[in-house]
Amino acid sequence: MENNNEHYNASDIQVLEGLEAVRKRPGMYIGTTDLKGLHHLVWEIVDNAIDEALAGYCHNIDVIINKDNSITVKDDGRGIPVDIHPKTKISTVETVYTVLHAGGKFGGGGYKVSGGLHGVGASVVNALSKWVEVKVYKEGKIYAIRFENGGHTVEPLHEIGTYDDNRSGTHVTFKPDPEIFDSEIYDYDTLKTRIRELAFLNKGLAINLRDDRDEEDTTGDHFLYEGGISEYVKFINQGKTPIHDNIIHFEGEEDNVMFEVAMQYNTSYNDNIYSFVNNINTHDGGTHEEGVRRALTSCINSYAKKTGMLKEKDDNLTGDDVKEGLTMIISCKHPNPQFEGQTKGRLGNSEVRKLASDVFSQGFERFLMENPEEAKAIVSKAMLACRARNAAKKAREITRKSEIGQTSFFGKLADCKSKDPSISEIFIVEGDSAGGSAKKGRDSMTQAILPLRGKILNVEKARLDKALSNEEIRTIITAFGTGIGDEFDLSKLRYDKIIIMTDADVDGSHIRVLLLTLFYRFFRPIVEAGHVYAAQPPLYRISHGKTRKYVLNEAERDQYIGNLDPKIKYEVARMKGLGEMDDDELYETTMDINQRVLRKITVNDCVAADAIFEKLMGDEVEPRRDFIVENAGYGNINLDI
Ligand code: 28F
Repeated sequence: MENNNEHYNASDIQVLEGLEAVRKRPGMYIGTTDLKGLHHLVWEIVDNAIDEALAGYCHNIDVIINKDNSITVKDDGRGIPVDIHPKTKISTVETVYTVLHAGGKFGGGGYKVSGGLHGVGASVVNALSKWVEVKVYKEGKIYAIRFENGGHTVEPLHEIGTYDDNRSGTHVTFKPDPEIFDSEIYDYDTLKTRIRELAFLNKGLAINLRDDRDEEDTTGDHFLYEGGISEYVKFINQGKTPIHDNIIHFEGEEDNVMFEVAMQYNTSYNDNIYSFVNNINTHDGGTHEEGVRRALTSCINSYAKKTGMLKEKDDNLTGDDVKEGLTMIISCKHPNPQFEGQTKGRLGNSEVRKLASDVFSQGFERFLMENPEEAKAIVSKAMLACRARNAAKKAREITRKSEIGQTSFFGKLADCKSKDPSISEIFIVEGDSAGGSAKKGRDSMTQAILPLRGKILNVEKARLDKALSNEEIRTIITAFGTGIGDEFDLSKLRYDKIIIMTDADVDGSHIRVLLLTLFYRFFRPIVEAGHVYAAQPPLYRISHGKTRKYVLNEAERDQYIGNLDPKIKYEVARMKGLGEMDDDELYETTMDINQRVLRKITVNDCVAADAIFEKLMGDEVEPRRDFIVENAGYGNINLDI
């Protein structure tokens, strides 16, 4: 559209108002304007290319982080149409990039994949970018159009060249607007993790990522999985021991809804079940997942009863029993998905429950009948899990009966006076000496101290009943107040903050990993709700005159010394451990809410976290050694996972 100032036609004004609205309240369209929002822009553009792949026309997508932190996405699809759009009187390309929600390419029929916020479309990326360039390769001609400052067309669509082969496609480069985003530095691993996942979820689609900011590594990563979600299961299970060789895979379609599932059991006790709708990770599950879980439980129970592995009088195995050690990917493609819940993370379409259940049951019943060896291994594992669950219930009853009222019960825990969880915090401290100083230095109204004697049990390899047999773990469970396993209730958590306070050496890191393994395995909702922190004890003490300055790391040390008057004589001491500080030093530097620095522990990618725990605590020694060697360089194992 020509934009000479004399006349804006109605649609020009509507376009500018639309994009202006996005710039005013970006959070409404992309969730946040922090790093997550910055990366969301990439997913909006990549999703459009994936739509073209789902329509069957695109087979390769390239994503490039350019030197200036602009992003280029290329596909080899048909190329966005360059004709004049009947309604907007401007080219379709310009419409897709300037009219909100114009990107809905397929009225009926095809799937519109969409990012976490359900495909707000390319126009939002344009509104939030400093500049955007779109190049369309179509029928031997190359067209280009350029937008600036939040979506204003500065160069209308025009031909910039020709080519003589039958290539076609769309290339988009955009530079997020620094005025909108807190940070403009793209994170390679964030892009890599999601691009790999998209390749798993769209079998046969090649998606390549390259970082041109880094002169050295120009190869980048190439993802192409002909096996789709079966290869995703294999990827998650790497480093684990499967209990049956093949990866089980079923798929079915009904009324234009596509459903597929891939699974493989391993010998561990935790499950990795991820479900997707139109490539969106449905973190809160939904009807697709419910259909599968229900069918899995009933198939295993009926097989166990039919073969006599379970007696008629035995209780049925539960959903928890049959999911132990299960790695499973569920993927559903739906033309009209209904997402529910606070974060739109749950699929609501009721018809999918039956489709998922039927497709799974038919396939799995047949698998069990045709593979008696694997069937026996799978059912036996579920029966062992059931036995452990019952043992744990008994163990819990015993602990509850025997320990209530006993002073020794809270013996080690120096609880805080306040009973208000919202202001209470518990420090889990390594060793009795640091525990002693922490008890003396603390603010006893709001700060509880739980000293840990040495190492706690490594629960990566333990079932709940074994974990409950460890006294330290029982004390932690009771101190938290939430219960554990199927009795777990986050609303009963007795503290707002659970602060792991261990030394910054390898020993302290090992204790931290053991605690995180325990929290990740048996208290994951506590971690996901953001209640778990790691205390940051000072690494250096700089003394001059009466002043004692504590700093967290070399950078702060050098900065502080750099700012000192050169005439001042000072001394730098490397803090060896928590036990070396007296109680008020420990309090002031590491516990006082006005001075301390806490690091929140977030499980921002369960797969990676699981791989870390598996590497560190699994039974394969090699991965653990590599991981510790890789990370030992940072002194303590940095588990900001
Ligand atoms: C790097 C990002 O955006 N690729 C795209 C197409 C192809 C068509 C299309 C897109 C608007 C409403 C139709 C071409 N020929 N990669 C991309 N590739 N959009 S976006 O159409 C959008 C129009 O209806 C396309 C025939 N049909 C569709």
